[in-house]
Amino acid sequence: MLRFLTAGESHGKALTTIVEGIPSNLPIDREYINFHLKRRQAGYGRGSRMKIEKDEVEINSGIRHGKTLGYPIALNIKNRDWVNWKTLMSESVPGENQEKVVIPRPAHADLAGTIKYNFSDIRNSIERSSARETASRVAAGSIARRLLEEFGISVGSYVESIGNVFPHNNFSEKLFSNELAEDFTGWSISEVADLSSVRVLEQVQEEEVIERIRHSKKRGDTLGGTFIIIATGLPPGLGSFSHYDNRLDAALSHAVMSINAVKGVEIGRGFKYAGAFGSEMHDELIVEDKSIRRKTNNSGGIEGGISSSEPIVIRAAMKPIATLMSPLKSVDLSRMEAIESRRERSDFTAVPACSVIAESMVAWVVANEFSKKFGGDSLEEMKDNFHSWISKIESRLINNFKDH
Ligand code: EPS
Repeated sequence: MLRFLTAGESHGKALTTIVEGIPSNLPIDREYINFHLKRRQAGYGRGSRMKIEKDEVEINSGIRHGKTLGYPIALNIKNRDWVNWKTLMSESVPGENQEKVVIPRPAHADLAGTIKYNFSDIRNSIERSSARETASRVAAGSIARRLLEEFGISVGSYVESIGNVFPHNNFSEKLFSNELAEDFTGWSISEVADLSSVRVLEQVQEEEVIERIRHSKKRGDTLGGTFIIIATGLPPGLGSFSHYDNRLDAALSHAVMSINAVKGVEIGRGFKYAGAFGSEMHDELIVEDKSIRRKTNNSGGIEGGISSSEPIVIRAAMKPIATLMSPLKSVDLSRMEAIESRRERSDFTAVPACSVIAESMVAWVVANEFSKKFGGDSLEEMKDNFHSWISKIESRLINNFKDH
């Protein structure tokens, strides 16, 4: 079993991450983690904070001479902005006139968190609910991703829409109809998406999306969108229907839904599946050279909570960023009076970043399920377990059914 914990406030000193359960002898270096951290920071539509931060990981334990030790891995990512917040974020008792936030932003965690934790300063709520925490998730997820690469499993993503601007060529159709090129991998789609400043796959769409974001900025508004995550190369048999909390689709949905501002997750065709005839959507089984494939992939690579070995396809929806420059109605908690919400530095849209974070969370969940099935203390042991199981799948099936 893998697990990770994160700690850190958005404008505090640093983000701390502890990753546990990664086998020993996995080659990994700082540059690999930093590469993915940089991907998360990119994207047209982010606010000025991203000009201050340059996320780089410090490895404090668990990796030696370029390889994991099999022990807890402790990671640190500094908040460069902290120097500007030292007093406001100090752990010591503040002076008399410490500034407090008293007006919650609608749709943000401001009010809910303040009530829940009984705070007298909304700042306390803002700091931990901030998406800054997702840098930690990408750091942890990139270690999981490195592990999966050793087994030919690849995770990628792209932005499907921002502010309702969709592509003209619907690439997602190809994912569901299983019309992908032989050498297609999850990562190959990320390589294309990373070339775009908003992580879309088409140049025309990129121009339209940027125009939409510009328009939204002018209105003092924000935008959300949808994105798709794809994992390829999975063996069959990850996850289980034995219990509700063993299901792979449930674990993936939980992980993606847990990302700040995500409001919807679909596996495969998701909601569209619900409106169709079964005969139109169910993935028929076909035999090719004595091995079984699905004709289509409408179930998104998961049947009965178990990976089928077809690509895992997940679509997620992110709501528009809660902080608006044209404020909405709110309440001044110090007087219980109606007031306009506060303007605060923020992003205008963060859908491209969200897609990279979701990739990391999906890599994490898949690596966890993989470890549950093929786990070992070292990478070598895990490889032995994996290869021994995978090489016998077909012969076992034939053997089990030969007398019928
Ligand atoms: C965020 C508000 C902005 C974002 C931040 C998330 O930060 P600030 O309030 O400092 O301008 O830039 O995202 C990050 C710092 C990050 O690394 O993604 C929020 O309120 O959630």
